[in-house]
Amino acid sequence: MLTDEYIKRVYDQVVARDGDQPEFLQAVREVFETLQPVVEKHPEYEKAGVLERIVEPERTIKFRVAWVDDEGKVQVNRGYRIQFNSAIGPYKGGLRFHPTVTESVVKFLGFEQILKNSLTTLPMGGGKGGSDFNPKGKSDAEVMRFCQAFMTELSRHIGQFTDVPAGDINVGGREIGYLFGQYKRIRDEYSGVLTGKGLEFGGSLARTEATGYGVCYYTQEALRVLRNDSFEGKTVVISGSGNVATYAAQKAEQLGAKVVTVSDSNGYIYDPNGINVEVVKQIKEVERGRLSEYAKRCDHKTVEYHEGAGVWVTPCDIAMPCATQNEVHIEDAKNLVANGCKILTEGANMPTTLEATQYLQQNGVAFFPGKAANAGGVATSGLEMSQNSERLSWTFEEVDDLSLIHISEPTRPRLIS
Ligand code: NDP
Ligand code: 2IT
Repeated sequence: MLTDEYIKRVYDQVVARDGDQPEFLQAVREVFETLQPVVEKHPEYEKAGVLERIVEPERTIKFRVAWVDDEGKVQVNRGYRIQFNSAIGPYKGGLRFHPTVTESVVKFLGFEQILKNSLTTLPMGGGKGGSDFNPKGKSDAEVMRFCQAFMTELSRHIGQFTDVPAGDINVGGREIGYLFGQYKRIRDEYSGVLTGKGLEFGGSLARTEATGYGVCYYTQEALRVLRNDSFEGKTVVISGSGNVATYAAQKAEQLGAKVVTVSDSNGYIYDPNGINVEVVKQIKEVERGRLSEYAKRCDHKTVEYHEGAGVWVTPCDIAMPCATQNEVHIEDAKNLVANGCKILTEGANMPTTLEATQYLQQNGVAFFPGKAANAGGVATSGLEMSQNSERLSWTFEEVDDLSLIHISEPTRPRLIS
């Protein structure tokens, strides 16, 4: 419930302006609900129009991306970059390529990115971008031509001191490589304009693992501080099988937990003996295949594949949604609580609906929001920018240790009294 007059007024203004952007409204509402005590304590924020400013992007860029497919036919997609806030540093945030990308999706992601980035304590503003391009089923050459066309327009808006994009859903090392090559060609400049680059051309060790590892570092710290507990012996349910899910599963297993599920948009794997992360990596990262292959590749006899279903019916101690927004609904929250879940850590951005979040919190589940819990990725991107600026490469251990400090110190879970 929004009770504060100032917050209500600004929220109504957002609804009037952006009423057709449901994901953005959801993200703003979630933040505003938690900000009420802050605004009441600081009347100067209203005078300075802080909330009005934080919900309005500094710049919204929307552009045509025309490219040629393998049949020689011209395809047209829509590209976005929302440069939301540069108060504390250059705009920073990922690019997402997925058919569900709209202005509302990019805007909610950019809005959350402002807060997440500031939590890392590194000097990074907030932004996000992407396209409704669907890379599934496209050849490498088609993905390359799309990325080059996308960057041809984007290049005029970004730069190492202006705006530094990175990966997100369906944008990984391959895409960042194509995008970087095109930027370099157009601008004749070799700079840290993108993060998540290949190690051979300025990428940072540990960036690939960073978001998933960070999700577990955060959860581990929460277990220690709040419950004097650890991952040891816990059953963990994870959704997704991409970059975040894979490395969250790997770290949770290293810390002594048993991860029993992973999923993709077609269905999920239940493996009561513990997911074999190397098999998932081979199928999803190397072959860009489907998880339905898992049972054939893994020698565990008890593996189940559930087509067209979600993971949240699975009993667990800890749930980690790592796929996409609004993937944990109220029915899922009820199933999780009924089946003994005690912790939910958001690896994805806004994976839990508002109603589901409230239900979890009212039923004794410790809820760790993505803006803090998945900040390890962008924190390590910040460290990649530092390495690029000083033209040096740090070791895996140096980056891993530093990112741990940046995500666990300022965002350390605290008991709110
Ligand atoms: P990937 O593209 O590597 O993996 C995404 C995974 O989620 C895939 O298994 C994909 O299945 C599944 N998925 C994606 N969209 C949907 C959908 N609409 N419905 C069902 N399943 C879906 O992306 P990441 O792992 O990088 O990102 C996952 C989440 O984490 C996103 O919310 C992203 O914003 C967030 N995040 C990412 C960071 C990063 O550094 N990469 C940093 C912080 C947050 P399929 O293969 O079938 O498409
Ligand atoms: O949501 C996110 O934090 C990301 N996709 C990573 C952003 C980045 O700039 O590394």
